[in-house]
Amino acid sequence: MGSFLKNFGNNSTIFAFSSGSVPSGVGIIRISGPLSLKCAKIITGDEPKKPRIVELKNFVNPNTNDYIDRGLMIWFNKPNSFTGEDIIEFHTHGSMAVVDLLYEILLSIDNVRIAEPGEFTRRSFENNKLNLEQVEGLVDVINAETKIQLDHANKLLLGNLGELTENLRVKLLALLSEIEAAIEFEDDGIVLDTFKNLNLKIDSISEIINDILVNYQNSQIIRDGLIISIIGPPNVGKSSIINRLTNSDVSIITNIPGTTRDIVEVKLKLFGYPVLLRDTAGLRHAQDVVEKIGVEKSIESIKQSDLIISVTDNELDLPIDLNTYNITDNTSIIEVQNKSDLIRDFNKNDIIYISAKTNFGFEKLLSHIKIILESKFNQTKNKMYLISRKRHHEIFQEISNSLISFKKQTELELKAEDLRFGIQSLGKITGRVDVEDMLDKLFNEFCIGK
Ligand SMILES: Nc1nc2c(ncn2[C@@H]2O[C@H](COP(=O)(O)OP(=O)(O)OP(=O)(O)O)[C@@H](O)[C@H]2O)c(=O)[nH]1
Ligand SMILES: [Mg+2]
Repeated sequence: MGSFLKNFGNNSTIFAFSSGSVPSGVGIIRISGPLSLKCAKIITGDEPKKPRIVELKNFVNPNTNDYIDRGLMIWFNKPNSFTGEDIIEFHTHGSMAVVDLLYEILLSIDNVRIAEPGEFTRRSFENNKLNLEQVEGLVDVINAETKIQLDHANKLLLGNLGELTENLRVKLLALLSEIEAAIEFEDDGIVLDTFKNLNLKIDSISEIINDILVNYQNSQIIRDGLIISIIGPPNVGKSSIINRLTNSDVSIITNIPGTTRDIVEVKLKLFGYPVLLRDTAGLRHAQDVVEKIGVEKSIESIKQSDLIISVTDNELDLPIDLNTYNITDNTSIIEVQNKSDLIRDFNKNDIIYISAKTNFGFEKLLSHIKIILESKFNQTKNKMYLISRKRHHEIFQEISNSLISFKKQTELELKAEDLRFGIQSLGKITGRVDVEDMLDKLFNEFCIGK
């Protein structure tokens, strides 16, 4: 935990505007640390009388005696606060001038400074108020844009994953003590029996872990959004389609083939599901350097997609052959023919005829998209335990590897060693072992004030 404590062992009092942007009806300034009560006294003239009681106060500049604002003050006493330290909250009017003046006063106090992004939560972690997977859940709750994302994040925050890992830890520890006992009393007859028994028990644990690993991709879709790429040759109307679907001019449209050079990505809620909709550069052997890079990015996007909308138009017979792009079995494909306002025959099966110009066929296209979204998101619906972070995936993969190796070992000592590796890996989920490297990255995902 070296670098972590070095950065956060300091004793300063921190503050931040925790309620988003100004102007707003109400703004909350949160102060945490040993000098919180002193800050309250300097600004309101009094220390709070009791914790967790709302008091109406005048906020006054102590240097000039100028009245700044009237609002509420709450004290959350340590250790019963979010950070585990004394916290003072000022609920002021969300006015830029009020906030600026209060910031100025707070900054003039020795050992009081503005919080770094995520620093309140870091202190909470440091003081054992939250474990690492709950911190991750909190990041996801704050960033959630759809109900499905919020539900998923709340599971993490409420400690579902912690519960699972604790469960697994107890099981692995029980096995370990069984092995240690067997080592102590090793004789051939017992060992044979023990081996069979141990492998059976490990199989039931592996089953749970494999289920989690298999569902990783689906739950990633919940957290980051399902990627839909609109792909096809140049000039078939891909940008026109994304503009129709998003109801805005996100992508430039011209009649010059090769107009779109870079991926245009729009984050949106489609039928309540989080989606990343991408317009891509037309696929062709480009001569131009910039267009060439754009085509490479399109190919990359095809590989990352959960759903591909493959577009042709009235002049092209066949859609792009996606077999050449190594897409996974999990990727769904919808083939559409655009510019249907220019044709009379609608004779191809398995293709949806649309016109980005007249809106023809979009209802059908959307209903196809909806069915695919529902099936992809429903795969995760009844799963109790889902992991969507790469970090969690790597840890469970590590445990799975230890268990596979466990089964192959023919000596009890080596089996015990594999179990110890597995147990150690589990500890990384809640963040009490070996995680310094990822802490900075994680806390930076927070905004200032959290
Ligand atoms: N008649 C007709 N024209 C369309 C339709 N959709 C797009 N167009 C026209 O087709 C041309 C190309 O449209 P874009 O949306 O820029 O095509 P694109 O596939 O994004 O092209 P690139 O970015 O160059 O690959 C423009 O002149 C559009 O106005 C349609 O449904 N009907
Ligand atoms: Mg385009």
